Order: sequence, then structure tokens, then C-alpha cells
Amino acid sequence: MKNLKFISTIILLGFLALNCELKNSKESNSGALSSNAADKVYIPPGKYDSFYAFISGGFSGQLSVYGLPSGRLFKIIPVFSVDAEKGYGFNEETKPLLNTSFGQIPWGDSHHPDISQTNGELDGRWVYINENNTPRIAKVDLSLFETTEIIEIPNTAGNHSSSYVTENTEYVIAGTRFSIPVPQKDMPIEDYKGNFKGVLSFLKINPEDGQMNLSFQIMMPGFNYDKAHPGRGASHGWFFYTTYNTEEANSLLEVNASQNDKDFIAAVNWKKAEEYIKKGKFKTVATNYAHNIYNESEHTAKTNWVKEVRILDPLECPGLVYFLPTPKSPHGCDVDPSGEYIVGSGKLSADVTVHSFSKMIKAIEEKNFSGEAYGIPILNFDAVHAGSVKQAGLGPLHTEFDNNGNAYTSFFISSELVKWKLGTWEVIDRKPTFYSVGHLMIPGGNSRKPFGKYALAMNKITKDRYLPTGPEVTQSAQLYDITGEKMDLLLDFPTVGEPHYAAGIPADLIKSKSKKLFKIEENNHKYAVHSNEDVKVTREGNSVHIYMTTIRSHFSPDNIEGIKVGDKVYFHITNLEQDYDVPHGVAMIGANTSELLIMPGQTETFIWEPKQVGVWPFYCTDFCSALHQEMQGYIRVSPKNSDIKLSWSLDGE
Ligand code: RUQ
Ligand code: CUA
Repeated sequence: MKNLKFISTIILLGFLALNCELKNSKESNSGALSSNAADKVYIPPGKYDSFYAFISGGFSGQLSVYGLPSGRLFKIIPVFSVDAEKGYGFNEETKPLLNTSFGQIPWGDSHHPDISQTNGELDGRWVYINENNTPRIAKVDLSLFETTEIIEIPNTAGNHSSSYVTENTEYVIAGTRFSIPVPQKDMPIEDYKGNFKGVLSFLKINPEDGQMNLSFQIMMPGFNYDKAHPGRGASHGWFFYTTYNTEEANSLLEVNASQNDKDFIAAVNWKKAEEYIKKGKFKTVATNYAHNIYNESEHTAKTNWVKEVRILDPLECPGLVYFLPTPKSPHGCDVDPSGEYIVGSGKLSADVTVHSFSKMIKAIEEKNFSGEAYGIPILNFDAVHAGSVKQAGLGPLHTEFDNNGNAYTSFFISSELVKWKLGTWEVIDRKPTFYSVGHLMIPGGNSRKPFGKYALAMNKITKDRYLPTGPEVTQSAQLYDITGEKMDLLLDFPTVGEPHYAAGIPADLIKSKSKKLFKIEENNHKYAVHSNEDVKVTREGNSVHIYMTTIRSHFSPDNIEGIKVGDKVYFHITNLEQDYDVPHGVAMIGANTSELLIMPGQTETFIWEPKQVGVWPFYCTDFCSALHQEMQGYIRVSPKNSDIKLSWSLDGE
């Protein structure tokens, strides 16, 4: 009966969603855009946007960089997926970044970028982004706009409640979406309940270089940990996580994990966790995970294998974790700029539930509990509840904030952004999205200091919004002006992959720090060539190393003989250019990798295994000068048993 009721609710929601879409579509076609919308997003040729937006690529595995308000795409930063355009994951230098305990993984599902903070404000040094499928977190260095570190998260499956930073970038966190046996073992799935566990991870960040180190994990009950946000201001020191499937179902979750009236927001006191760690209250557990770090001066990544992890058990650490009852399978878990309000968006609830941090502290002090789950106290709902936004829409997912005490929530089913007031919980405005918005982003909206000029909606479905491109159509973002009382839709633009979150920041906080080139004298790559005197070709058995340089517009050496079928030929190429924006590329016929794209002052390597006798060309792939088309060379490949000696030509000799 309960199930039937549930299913009919879902059908009704679906019907309403369809209705909404049709209605939205009609509104959109009636020319809702005011003519000055174009002015507000128009950036004249040669002028800069005022914000960077780092938009996650979802199933593309990458992070794309856009300008706001124009919506122009500047770069796709490869993070968790190989990228032939940049040689990422194909060249020897970046391959180790994709190492995991499951081997080298060429793809990932990137979700939630978050920019590092100082005193609760964006500082523009690094972006952290999580990978959901093979649990990892990456660090993107914002002076390079490149991935410089990826760490695997052990004891985790579906790293979704990740990767948010605390207000002084003390920690970046990870959390498991799927509970699993911890440590992994062979057991019947039907024994899930009570036996599977959910692990939350805290990675300490080195304030100098942003490097992550898994400091400790907390062993939680076998729920699904969905989203998370750090406390700030008074609530700094706490982290909040939404949970669903507190039913601990293991099949047909769409029904079986939707039974409980309320799931939980888990409040974790990480300062307390630090005390317990200091007191030695942890268990050291054997594990094996990859920690991959790119060294900028060596232009090369290396993998360190880590063999153990410290785990805290809430049962042995009183005061570490509390549960705040929250209706109904909450997704987004968002904390307002003051740190007082914790917003839980119950996907199946008609209301958006807001908890109060100060009430939570009081309820903890008064032990105002309504029960416990696996020994973790459940706080009384009424004792922590600050208020609810009533009947705000259908399918609330995420909330961001401006600097005037307003919150903005995305509603997936009713396809809209809803603006409401913190404290009074009244709805101020609602605007349709096209269609089915997931996340939204306000630059700095996840910090103490939001820049409340724009809100960006990231939509899952576009249907009729763009020229059709076959069965697969683009996902899209929509930009709203939020400076007035009412929101104003300004712009649609397509996105890369399916964005789940984005991080926006004023351009001024980053652009002057953006590197222009690598100094050749600081290049400590093992196979770097600093001048043409060092150019050479060497053989060790059937490994051949070519120490090659590029400068407009030739390769040194250009012609090489003495290579044999069955050799393993390493092209180590140093780009000697010391001018901004003069990369060279290198492509070799029949290479089983991609091209290399080498920035000024950088060295990169690919391996070529010649399989056929002959004379084979290579060439520059990046249009570098008027004589780019002349930038080429040949390799003579002789039979396996030939005795032709290695030789090469330099500067035409
Ligand atoms: S989470 S909208 Cu990763 Cu909401 Cu996708
Ligand atoms: Cu170098 Cu084209």
C-alpha cells in the first residue's frame, strides 16, 4: 500500500514535470528576453569577462573554463579522462596521474569543483574536484590551469559527497555514496543491512602547495552519503552531509530507499576528530591507494602507493557525529554565508528544510535526542529546525546564496530557480529553467563572501532549445542576473559533458597569476635538452631515446637513421621557445598515443614502437609560424637484424 502510494506520487510528479516543461517551452518561445539582456552579456572583441566559471564535465571527466557573463569557453582542463588534444594521459609525464589501485583508468565522472579559500573567501589558488566512479580527488593549479595531483580515496565507492574545502582550506573532504563492506570482502549482498559501511574522508591540505594527504576516515553506518558542505563562521569546525537510503535497502532503491519520512543530515565535528586522532583513538587499517603528484619543475608526475589509513569509529568517539532528521531523501546540503543555516533539499519533499547551527549546539548540550542510529545520537527535529520554505517547488536539489541574505534553490522536477529569504523563508521570485536544472552556482556562493551578480543554472535536459544534433543533444547552462529583486534570464550556452557543479570567481583574483611559460633554465625534466648541444639519440638494447628540441620552425634532430622494427623509441621533446603562446606539437605516423603539445620551456615524451620497415615522417601539429608546414622530420626504420648505426642530422648537416 505504502509502495503504491509512493509510486503514484512519482507518476504525479512526472506528469507535473512534463506540464512544466511544456509551459516553459511556450513561455520561452514568446520572446521573454528583454533587449538589454544582450548588452549585459556582450563582451566586445578583445575585452575580458569579469568572472571565470569552472564547470564540471560530469561524464566527460574534465573541468571546463568559461568566461561570465559571455559564456565563452576558454579551455577544457583534462582531469580524470585522457585528452588527445593536450596529450594528457597519453604522454609519459601525465600517465601516472591516472594510476589507481585498479590500474590506469582512462575515464572518470567529475562532479563538484570547489575553489580554495582563505578566511572563508575565495583565494583563487587551486580548484579541487571529485571523481565519483573510481573514487578520487584532483587538484587543479590555477596558475597553470592544469591538473597537478590526483589522490585515490580508499574504502569508498561513488565519491559523491565531495570535494568541498573548509574555510581556510585546512581540509578537502570525500564521502561514499554507496556503502560497501569495509574493508572489501566477498559476502552476500542481502546481508547489506548493518554490515555495509559508509566512510567519510578528511584530506589535510598543505597550505604552501595545496597538496592533499588523507589524514583520517570516519566509519559511518551503511547509508548513502550524498552531498556535503563545510560550516563557516561559528560553524567552522563542522562538516555536514546529507544521507539517503537510511532504510539500508539494497535493491529497487527508488522505492525501497524512499520509505522513511526523514533521512538525516550528518553533522561531523572535525575539530573533535583531530583531538581523537591526537589521543590515538583511531585504528590503523591496511589499504592500498595511489597518490599521484605532478612536479612542475620536472614536468613529470609520480605515483606514491599508500598502504594504511587511520579510521575513527563514532562509537568510540562521543561528540564526533550527530544526525539531524531531514525530510525526504535530501540531496543538496548547503550552508549559508553566515554559517548559521544548513539547508537540506529533500528530493521528494514539498518543502526545503533549514536547520539552525546554534539550535543544533543547544540541542547537543541539552542532549535533546529523539533516538540513535548505530549508537549515533539523533537530534530532535524540532530542536534543530530553523524553518522550511513551504511548497517552494518540486524536486529541490541545491541551494546557493547571495550577499544580501537570499538563497536560491534549484528545482529539478518543476524546472525552476526559486529565490527565497533566509530567516523568513518566504519565496521572493521564481524563474523557469530550460529544462530540469541540477546544480546552480553563484560565484563565491559557497563561501563567506558571495559575489551576488549572476546565478548560473546547469540544466540536464535541453530538448528543443538548440539546433538538433541527432539523438544526443547538449546539456546547457543558463545565466541569470540576480542584482535586482527579480531574477532576469540573460543567456543560454552549451556545456561540456553534464555539469554537476561549478565554481565561479572574479577574474581579477586569478588572471594576473596565470603563468605565461616555463623558464627553460628551471626545467629539471630528466630528459630535458637545454640547448642544441645536448641534442642526441642513444640506444640501450632495443630502447632508443631521442633528446629532441623544437624552435620555430624545426626539430633538432630532424632526420634519424638506425632505428629498427621492434625498437621502443622514446621521443623526449623540449620546446626551447621562451615566448608566450608558442607551443609546438609533435605527431609520429603510426604512434599508438596522441600528439604531444609542448608549452614553451617544457619537456614531454611519447613512445613509438615502429612495426614496419620504411622511412616515416613526423611533423608539428600546432600552427606555430608561417613555416609551420616545413616543421617535419623522417625516421628510417630498418629490419630487426639490420646493423645500420644510429645517426641523425642537425641543422641541415
Ligand atoms: S550532484 S546535480 Cu553531483 Cu546534484 Cu549532480
Ligand atoms: Cu611548430 Cu608548427
